[in-house]
Amino acid sequence: MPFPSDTDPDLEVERLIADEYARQTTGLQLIASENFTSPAVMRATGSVLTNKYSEGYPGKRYYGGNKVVDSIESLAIERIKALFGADHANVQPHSGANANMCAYQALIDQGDTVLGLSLDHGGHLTHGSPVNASGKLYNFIPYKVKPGDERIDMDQVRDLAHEHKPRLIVTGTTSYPRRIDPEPFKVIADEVGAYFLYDAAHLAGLIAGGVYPNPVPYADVVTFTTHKTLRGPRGGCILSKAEHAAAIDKSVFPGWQGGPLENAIAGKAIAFREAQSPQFREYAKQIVDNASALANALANEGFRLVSGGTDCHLMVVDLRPFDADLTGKEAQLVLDEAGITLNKNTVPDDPRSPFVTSGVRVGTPSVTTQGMKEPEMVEIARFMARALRGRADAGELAKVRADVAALCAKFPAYPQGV
Ligand code: DSN
Repeated sequence: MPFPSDTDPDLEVERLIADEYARQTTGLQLIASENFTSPAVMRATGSVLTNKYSEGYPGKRYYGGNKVVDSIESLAIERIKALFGADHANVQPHSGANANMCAYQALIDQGDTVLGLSLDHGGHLTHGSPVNASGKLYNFIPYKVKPGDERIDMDQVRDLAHEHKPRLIVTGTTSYPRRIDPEPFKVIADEVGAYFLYDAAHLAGLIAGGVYPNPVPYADVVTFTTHKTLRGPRGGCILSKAEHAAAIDKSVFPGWQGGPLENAIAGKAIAFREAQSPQFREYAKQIVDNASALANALANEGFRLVSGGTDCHLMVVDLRPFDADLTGKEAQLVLDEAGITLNKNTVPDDPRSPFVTSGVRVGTPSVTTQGMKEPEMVEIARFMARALRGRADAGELAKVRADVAALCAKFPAYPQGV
């Protein structure tokens, strides 16, 4: 049977994809968890691999026809193990949230006590938020950043660990701008006999690029997403010590997922190879250098940086010293109008709700992929300050938008097209 010719009347979806391409490439993409993946990765994710069912693992599938898929998945596994120095890898998680739930199920039982970084202090929904399954299935005890320097309070982590005797300690963040050293977490976990899980979703690319500490030697399990700083396709991954390999695999399939997305796994295999290159190490270093330059430039414009700056790819900007009336919600909307995409974000102990917030989160992975460097970070800070100061003036917002588009035209994300 031929495919119907009217699946996309008037090319409705095609046109919307073109609109999204235009949005991504004519504006500044500053969402810290996003990136531009390579055309090679996109070819893999859009390939015939999307047609194949392959429940199970290489050499142990439930359906036939998986010889090629086995080779692809094995390649992804070997590449990521080599990149991080891991004993074991499972490349099937559909997302970082899935990867975390699979890891919990592999390591602990329902109702067990877990320490995790509080969401409003930089953690993740799956680190025990009461609205997430992690917070419903497990007894999460949150730890926080210190009020003064806004860094993770390791004394509190140790005190809570000794008080609550968790079976698992989780670290890793979505909006924490400072370096996390895995070793002190491992020491505390050992003191109380807990497992240690490191969620490297935001940091995987920086770790692969050698500019951020690698948690693999310390953690029982490391989870991450493949589409953030690692610059691969949308998806998740789990690394573990050999002793947890069987439990992790069982937890992913048949525990939490059915058929793996082998098109995404092929994209992961390509991204893992890209991340082994010397160019990727330069890229990772430039992400951090750019974040530092952008943080300094924003401070010069009158914003306050949570914790005073950044050691990684992101910063959390407290808007209150810049303008006490300006919320994160309004800043996100205004900046979108000016062609600058980022997200509202709570600051530690934010008096405003998570839907309003007093801050925004800003990240440099995407603009660094475009080839922007420190001078452009200063320009970006100026654009942001201009748009927010002139937010009541549609003409000024239009001018900033034109300047943003001109900058992006000098640094095309996809100079050869996609
Ligand atoms: N949505 C991701 C982020 O923006 O950090 C976390 O899941």
